[in-house]
Amino acid sequence: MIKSLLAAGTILAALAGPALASQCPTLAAKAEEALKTSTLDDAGKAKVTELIATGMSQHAAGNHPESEATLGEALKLLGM
Ligand SMILES: [Cu+2]
Repeated sequence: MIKSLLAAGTILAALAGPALASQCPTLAAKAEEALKTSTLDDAGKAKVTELIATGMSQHAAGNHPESEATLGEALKLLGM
């Protein structure tokens, strides 16, 4: 009984994880794409690159709300 509850919990977590996490790579890809055609100066581009890297490591650590906020900041710098 306990084992099957644990298994159900694990399956739920596995299903919920990717659904919640899916936004970050999309945002990062969007920022990277925008960076290619950006008119920001080198310092601005470096800042955006740094924000993307920070966002993706927050995403990899499972910290998705923080990651989305960081990537959102990168997109804002890009004027999106
Ligand atoms: Cu994420």
